[in-house]
Amino acid sequence: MATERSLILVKPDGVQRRLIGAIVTRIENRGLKIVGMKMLNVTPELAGEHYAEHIEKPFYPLLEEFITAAPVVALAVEGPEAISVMRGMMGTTNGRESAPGTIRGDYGVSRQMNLIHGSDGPEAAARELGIYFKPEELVDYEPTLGEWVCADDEK
Ligand code: D4T
Repeated sequence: MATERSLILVKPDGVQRRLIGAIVTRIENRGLKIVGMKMLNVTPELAGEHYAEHIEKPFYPLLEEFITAAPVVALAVEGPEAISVMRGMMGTTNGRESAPGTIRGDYGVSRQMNLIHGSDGPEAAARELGIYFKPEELVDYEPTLGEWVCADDEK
């Protein structure tokens, strides 16, 4: 069991649809710890760095247009196996196919406008946290309720 950090974005559709609070509430309610949080505009350069693996794909121009069209909220989220826990909460890429109970399955019907990004593995998480946050923007603190979220051998 490992304590992990994941880079989460509330994408422009989530900001414009006033779902920041709903999404952050789900993360907090799950027992995960927010250790970084800010709103920013994604530039085309930043989009290219983040989505480097998709830059040659046919859907990339539309993806870039979308992700740069309105602000995003970037979050650094920490907890036991936080990367896969967040991926499970998000649902599958296409909102039309995402299970009810997931963020995408409860709030969306789109593949592009799928509300939330979450790192898909430890390497991606480290890379993406480095893209969106300076080290000093990530905070370390003991959550008062931490000892009631999971056992010591799960941390
Ligand atoms: P992200 O990376 O945003 O958390 O989404 P996923 O991990 O679930 O999905 P992905 O990497 O396969 O795709 C990245 C991003 O591109 C959008 N997209 C994807 C799109 O606009 N058109 C497409 O055809 C595909 C496959 C959605 C998410």
